[in-house]
Amino acid sequence: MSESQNIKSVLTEDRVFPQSAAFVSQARLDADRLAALHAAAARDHVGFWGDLAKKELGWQTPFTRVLDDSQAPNYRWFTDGKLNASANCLDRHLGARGDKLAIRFEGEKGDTRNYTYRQLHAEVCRVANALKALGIGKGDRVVIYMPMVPEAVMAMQACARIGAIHSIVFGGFSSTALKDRIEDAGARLLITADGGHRGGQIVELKRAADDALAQGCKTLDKVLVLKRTGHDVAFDARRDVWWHEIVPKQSERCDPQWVESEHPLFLLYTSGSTGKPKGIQHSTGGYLLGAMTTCQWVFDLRDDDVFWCTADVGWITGHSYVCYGPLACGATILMYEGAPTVPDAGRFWKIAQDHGVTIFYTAPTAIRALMRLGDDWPKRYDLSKLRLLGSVGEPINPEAWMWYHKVIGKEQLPIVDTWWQTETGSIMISPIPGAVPTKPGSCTKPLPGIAVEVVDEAGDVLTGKDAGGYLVITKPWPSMLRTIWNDNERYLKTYWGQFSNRYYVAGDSTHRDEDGYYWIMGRIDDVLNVSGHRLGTMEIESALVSHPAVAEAAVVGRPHEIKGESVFAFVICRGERPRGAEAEQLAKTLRDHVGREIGALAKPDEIRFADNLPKTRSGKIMRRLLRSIAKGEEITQDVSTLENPAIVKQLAGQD
Ligand code: 6R9
Repeated sequence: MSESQNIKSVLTEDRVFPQSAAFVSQARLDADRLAALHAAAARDHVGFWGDLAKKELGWQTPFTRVLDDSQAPNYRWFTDGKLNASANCLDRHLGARGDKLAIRFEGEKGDTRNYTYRQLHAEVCRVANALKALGIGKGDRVVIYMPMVPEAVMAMQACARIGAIHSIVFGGFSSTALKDRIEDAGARLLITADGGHRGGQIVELKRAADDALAQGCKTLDKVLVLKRTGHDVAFDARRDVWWHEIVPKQSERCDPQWVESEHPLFLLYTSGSTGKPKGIQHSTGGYLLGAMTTCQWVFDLRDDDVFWCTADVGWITGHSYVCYGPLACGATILMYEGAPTVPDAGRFWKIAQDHGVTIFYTAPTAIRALMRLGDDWPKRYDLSKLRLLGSVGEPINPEAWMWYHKVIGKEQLPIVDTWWQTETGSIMISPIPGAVPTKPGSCTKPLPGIAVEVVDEAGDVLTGKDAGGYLVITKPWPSMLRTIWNDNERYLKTYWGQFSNRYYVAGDSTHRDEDGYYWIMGRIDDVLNVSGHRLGTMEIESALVSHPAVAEAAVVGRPHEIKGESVFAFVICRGERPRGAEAEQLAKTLRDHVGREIGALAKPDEIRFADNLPKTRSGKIMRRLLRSIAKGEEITQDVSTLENPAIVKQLAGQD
């Protein structure tokens, strides 16, 4: 499926699916209640959020001030209130839900573990006390580099409990990426594991951590290591501490450290248009409110739900919809460590059946991959407990939406296609399952209290029935990022600079149809979306250029049937352009090199060597042309303005 085909199929999509009467009759929000929320937010945006924050969150010191915009666009919410995120996720459930399961866990090999809220609370307290014993306190940064096991959630909650700021690095990132993030965050502690399980292999987390530390990370004093796989790893007794040696002996009581609402809960690094990943900084109160309210509105989350969000905790989706939102709501979450197709293509559906999953939230890339494996796999399992399906991470093409609807949802279940970002903290645009009819490929309408507009190049708001342009958010919202760690200038420039601080610019282009439904078209900056993971083209380019054989590189995305986009690199070598077997060998070397610099997810699918890149006379690389070439399109663009028009043929692989 090419990008233009997808846009066309989306824009000509006119099927509308009303919500099922069965769902509507029990929904937390029906159309009337949703309309009332929208009306309340429209009447008094700030008051709307203030009321929700009072009602939904447990405060140790209630706030009196809802929004402080005195330093806009560095907005601050609920500033004089104090609370603790972990107390909101755990302690407040101990009375009514102490014996209810908080976490159901299954490993790839079939090992399972369950934790009630009371047990999880006790474990989190022990880990929190262990962190204190290791000298960690309020405001210290802790990097977490772990597999998808319950201890990852415990580590997050333990940091929150003592006011330490966690920053998770996805286990698929390389040692160099880990080192960069540890250094940027100035972390004092790293929490990792000997390894993780995925696809029948061991993910060598400890080895990567050791490599990272060998490269620098001078602020780091200690490494807390969970034994997960049990395979042999190096252990430096002066620096490394085994989880099982320090955690179990701690007290299961640890009073939460009350923090100001604006106290940073976590940093999460994400890719932008320049080479260096940015540390997105989230607050405690505002973030938690967004994660909670969206769980209630979008997922209709209730006490008896088993909520499975398949995202790794290394991504924002895993923060908001594995760790913080569902636990703050007192739900049961399911965690799975492993690949979706081990031992066979039915694994996801078997897990859903065995654990009685009621809400399933995944990414279009997974839906497309599972769709390709055939309808027989899901049909073998009893999925009758499922009542809601969700999608996140990239635009879902109508074909994949229809398959999800028919084969998994049996044409009965609502699908929520949720648009949001690391920076927004929680879902911004999504259907409300009991209230908003869906259209395949559209994330439908903004949630209550979220002010979305489409603007043109000049920043003028488009009001037409059929509007296409930049997606912007015009009013602050509680779960918005606060800044970029150590770089507020970059925060201001990246998100607010384009239209003189008037709007938050999301970096996506969108189309709004005559019903006010949004259709996300994709990024307008140099950010790729590979299998729902954000990657900066510049990041991959600098990884390539850091190899001694490479003089220059340009990376573009090419539409990919399963991954959405794949990485395509044009590489100019120092010296002669390699050909034949030599080119193949170098391509392999460079792919491995990118794997080491960033992580396997950033490895180019294709590398094409050339003598030069297409450049304008002012020296700019013509990326649009490279994108067409990567897609194999016939070049109809005017190349006469290029400094080197003859290069086009070679780049297209015809020479
Ligand atoms: C939550 C998350 C954010 C970017 C975002 C957009 C794309 C996410 C989407 C979607 C279309 C959806 N995106 N959800 N595009 N429809 N439902 O994925 O955060 O990793 O920061 O990525 O992902 O392009 O700008 P993050």
